[in-house]
Amino acid sequence: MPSLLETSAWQALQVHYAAIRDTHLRELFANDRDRATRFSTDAVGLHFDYSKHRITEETLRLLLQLAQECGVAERRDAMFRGEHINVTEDRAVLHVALRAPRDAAIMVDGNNVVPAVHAVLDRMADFSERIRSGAWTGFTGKAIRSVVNIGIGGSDLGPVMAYEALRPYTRRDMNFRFVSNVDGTDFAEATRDLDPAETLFIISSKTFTTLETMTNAHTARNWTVQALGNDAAVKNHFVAVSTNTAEVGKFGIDTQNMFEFWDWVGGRYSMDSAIGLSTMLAIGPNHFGEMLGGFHAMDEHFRTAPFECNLPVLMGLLAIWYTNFFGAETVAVIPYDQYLKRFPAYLQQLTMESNGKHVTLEGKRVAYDTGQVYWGEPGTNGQHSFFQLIHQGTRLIPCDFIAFEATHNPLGNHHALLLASVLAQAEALAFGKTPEEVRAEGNPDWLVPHRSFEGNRPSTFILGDSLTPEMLGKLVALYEHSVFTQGAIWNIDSFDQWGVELGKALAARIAPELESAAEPELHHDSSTNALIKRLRHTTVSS
Ligand code: G6Q
Repeated sequence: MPSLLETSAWQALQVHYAAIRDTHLRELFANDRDRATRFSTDAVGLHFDYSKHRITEETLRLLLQLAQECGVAERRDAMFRGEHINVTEDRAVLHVALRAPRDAAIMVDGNNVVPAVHAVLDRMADFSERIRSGAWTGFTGKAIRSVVNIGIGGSDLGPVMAYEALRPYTRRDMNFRFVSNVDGTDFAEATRDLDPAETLFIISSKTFTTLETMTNAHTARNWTVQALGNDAAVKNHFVAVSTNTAEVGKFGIDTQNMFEFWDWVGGRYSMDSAIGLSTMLAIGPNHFGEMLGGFHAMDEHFRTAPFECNLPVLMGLLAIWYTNFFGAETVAVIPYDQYLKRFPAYLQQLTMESNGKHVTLEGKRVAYDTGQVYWGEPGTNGQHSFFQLIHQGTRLIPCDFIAFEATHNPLGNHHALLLASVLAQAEALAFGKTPEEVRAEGNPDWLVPHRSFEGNRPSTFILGDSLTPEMLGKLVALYEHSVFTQGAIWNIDSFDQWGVELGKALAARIAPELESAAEPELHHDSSTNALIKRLRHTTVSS
């Protein structure tokens, strides 16, 4: 396969980019009355309008050709076949198996993994029912009313995001908390008002060795045992989600109370594995099943739909267009739904940990940019802060707007105003306001440049009917497969995370130096050495 820069599509895209880089969306819309229809697709219950992008039919044709020349379909099929496409860790990448129906067959190294997936889902459902019904009790016989998930990164961001997104479906008479940071404040604040006799801790860690999680887990165990006065309380108040049975046992959690997942599930792709146990406890097994159904519907769409109407492929190709041709560095994700307030944070890990890579699968330095900075906040709040820069700054920031036809909280005209706002923003970003229009409003000449908006700021409009568990599954899978598409084109390993591993190793080296009673011999750079010396007395004496 030719390298990316040598593909004929890439070379044609460069010529094409030079020709259309200054074309304005005003012109593209004026010249094509059917533009909104031409560049919109409805699939798996989502309306995906990408007409406000700086593309023509020729752009799309060339981007689709690029996907073909880069072997996106072949790579996708290799993923679904369970091949070890995570080359640096020599692992299959099969989060799609986590949401496959019971009768499906997905093979990893010669074994169909679907029965094992459903066996764990069944155990999770049984456990969830026992907690939710009060049949499972704490050490003193009280029912569990509070659930605290302890995990970090992929073992935290999905559960937090899903809990917030699906609040209308959660047990309102129970507390759900999430502790991730090794900063003791996180644990202290999350548990401040909880009764240990009614609290269940889920220790979520793929490896069960992560510094933050294990530190918080030990603190949680002390908190419980001290309050309940007996080591035996751990059995009633702790369960584990992990791939590492040995470490779970060592920690003192009964491995009967461990929910398993597998090395072919990446941390940031694990929210619908047993890592989703807190989600299932909150929304119940049926709604959890509906969420998996949404994921699966998008998986099937990605696997089977022709690329020209394949939502994740289109989304991924647009990301390539802006990153590699326009030089855009960031993407703003703006959900116009308060329940999706943690969705941008979730996407930051999914996208940036996956595609923040500087070498190809063969280990050669890439000759093009990869990854983008994903960021965002819910609308309409963002409009009153960072939108100014998107409208009138000097940088190009493509936006993903996400909105729903119906709200869970119909209050007066709130929802109409919310939808009016997102429509208005997308329109204003695309079309701007010309100096002539500003002058015609009666503004003096000196103010005209300040009040003019160039427009030509691209955005995608993703519209669903309402934010149900199924819809959430579709949205997450849409981004997962868009990330996949980008990674396949860039020819990088979207499924390893050596940068995260580095962080884990570095902290483990400095912690004993900070905590040692005797003056340690330090061999860092002079800045790090000085900072360690300065901070030693605070950590040693406390
Ligand atoms: C995700 C990353 C990383 C990981 C955390 C927690 O893809 O690998 O974010 O999820 O470092 O790891 P453990 O689940 O092993 O504690």
